[in-house]
Formats: sequence, C-alpha cells, structure tokens
Amino acid sequence: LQGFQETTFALIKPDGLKNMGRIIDMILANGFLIKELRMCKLSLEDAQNFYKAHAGKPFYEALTQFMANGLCVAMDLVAENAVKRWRTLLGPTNSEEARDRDPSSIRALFGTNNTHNACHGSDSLENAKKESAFFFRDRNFGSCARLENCTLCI
Ligand code: DGI
Repeated sequence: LQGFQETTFALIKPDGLKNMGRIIDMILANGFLIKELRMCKLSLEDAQNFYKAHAGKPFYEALTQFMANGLCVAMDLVAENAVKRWRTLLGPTNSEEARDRDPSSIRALFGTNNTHNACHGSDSLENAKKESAFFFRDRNFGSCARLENCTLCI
C-alpha cells in the first residue's frame, strides 16, 4: 500500500445481495482492500437509525422498510481517497439516472430506481467512521444474520 490510505464504509443493500459476487469483484478490481465484512439483517429500528438524517422525507418509510426487508453486507473499504472513489464507483443515487450518466457504475448495473439502488457509500470520512462503528462495533447483530421467520436455528 502506498500513499495516504483512508477507510470508507460500504453497504450492499438487500436488492444488491443477489449480485454480491459481482459487486465484490468490482470493489477488488478497483483497488480497494476489504478490511471488514459482515452480513447482517437490520431491524426496522436499525434502518430508521441508519437513515435518521432523512426522517420525515416522503421516501423515508419506503426506504427504511426496504432496508429492513432482507440481508445487507457491511464493509470497511481501504484505498487512497476511498470515500470519494467508492462514491464514484457507485454512481448517481438514482439507478435510472445512473444508467444514463454512468452506465458502468454499480448503481447503474445492479440497482433499479431511486430507492432500490444496490449499495450505499459514506459521503464523508466523518460519516464513514460513524457508519462503520454502527455496523461493526455499536450494534450486536448476533452471529445469525438470517431473515426473520427463518427456521434453521430453532
Ligand atoms: O448517499 P446516497 O445514498 O447517494 O443518497 P442520500 O444519502 O441522499 O439518500 C439515501 C438513500 O435514500 C438513497 O440511497 C436512496 C434514498 N433516496 C434519496 N433521495 C431519494 C431517495 N429515494 C426516493 N424514493 N426519492 C428520493 O428523492
């Protein structure tokens, strides 16, 4: 590793899970090192907490329901300018717009629309630290990350 390495936080959202392999291939091909990785199932409360900055906006309910309705994959990604480079690789927030503006981006390739956009990326180093702590330290997601109603453990 050369230069100043920074860590950003990345999240594969529930709609991106089926393309997790291809998303991770793109992460590695773009020179990121994956420092932490875990699969987890957010409760609705977790999702509301994670997106609390958007509380009250018209899309908040749909967004938080969607985030709590499947498995996510949380990652700490290390690279030079990791925050900016991961946001660039993600492309525009709205996957429909991403397909016009940046067709090789992750959201263009694997997302559907403005809510279902495959992946999240922190927008600043400060938020990367907070979001990483939320997933890897503050919150105990337990060792089982299976969906609710799963009967494999009981
Ligand atoms: O940092 P981003 O994920 O690119 O965007 P953001 O932090 O502004 O918004 C967080 C998520 O909320 C985003 O990934 C998708 C959803 N979202 C943002 N703006 C809209 C939205 N969903 C809908 N339906 N409409 C919006 O205008």
